Amino acid sequence: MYGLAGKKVWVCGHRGMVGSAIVRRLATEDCAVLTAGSDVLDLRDGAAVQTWMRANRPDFVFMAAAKVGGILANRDFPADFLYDNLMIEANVIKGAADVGVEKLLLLGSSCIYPKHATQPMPESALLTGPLEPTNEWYAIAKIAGVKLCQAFRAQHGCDFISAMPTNLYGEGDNFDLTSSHVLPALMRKVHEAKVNGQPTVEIWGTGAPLREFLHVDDLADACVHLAKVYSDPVAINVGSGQEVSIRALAELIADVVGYKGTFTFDASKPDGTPRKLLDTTLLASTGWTPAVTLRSGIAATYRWYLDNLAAKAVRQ
Ligand code: GFB
Repeated sequence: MYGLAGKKVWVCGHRGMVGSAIVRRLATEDCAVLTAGSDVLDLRDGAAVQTWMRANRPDFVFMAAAKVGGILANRDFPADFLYDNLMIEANVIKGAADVGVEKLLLLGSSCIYPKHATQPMPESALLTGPLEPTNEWYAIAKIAGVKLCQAFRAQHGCDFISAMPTNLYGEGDNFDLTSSHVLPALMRKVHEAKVNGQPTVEIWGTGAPLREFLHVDDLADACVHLAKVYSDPVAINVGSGQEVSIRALAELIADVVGYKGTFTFDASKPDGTPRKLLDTTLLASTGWTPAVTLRSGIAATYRWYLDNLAAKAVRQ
């Protein structure tokens, strides 16, 4: 058991959807939360990261900072997805080792597994086959992050762990249609179609791919749980078991939003990997299970979208 009480905990990437959810979750832990926005610290700058870490000396680091995006952003910006993520991981992990951080949790993604891995995908599927081409740059960076944690554990005895979440969504998500993931993109498209009286909404690809979705508050809770109980080189899966086709996801969102129109499918856009369901046997064995259903999580996210972004987005 690792105790967070009385510790200085750096949430690296605290302005992102995942980092901000971890900050919210840490409010019920007796720890001091450290943050450093990109305006004060460029995580791609190794010297700056070293200086910041020496000045602030965190005990624990949640590594939630990353360059992230949906299927088209991954395809169109391979250099950014590979370079930025490699640099961020290398600088923070090396800096953490140098200043004697007690424990670090790196967040990755289920896209680290091979495109045609057996489903559900166990942790042992890592590096057993070719990656899905649309996200191989991000996946390679995240695999390198996992390997950095394992290498620093093996060579220097650092208690650095990794968690691989499935597709995430929730409050604070990115609703920009060119760079977002599917769930916020479809929520915005369906909402705007309802407001504007449009009879159809366009879905990229065939609608057939299967995806598993986890609400970000569940992920944050799992991260705090793993910080306390997990200490192993194996990058542990964090999933919900809530798997739907993209078509079924669109229908569920339409139901929550109250949209009565139809969907068309743009086959010129990529489907990506056909299925990405995580095997969460290892996580369950640590005593953690998710609490947010897909419908209630989508409803909560839609309320957040209406309160924060909807009016602005429709004007753009
Ligand atoms: O969420 P998404 O962009 O990422 O797309 P991945 C999931 C599926 O939804 C794909 C389809 O089959 C998309 O073609 N889709 C349908 C849409 N309509 C839309 C839309 O309007 N916007 C988007 N974005 N998708 C990402 C990786 O893969 O998953 C990342 O690229 C990361 O590296 C992330 O691993 C979790 O699930 O395909």
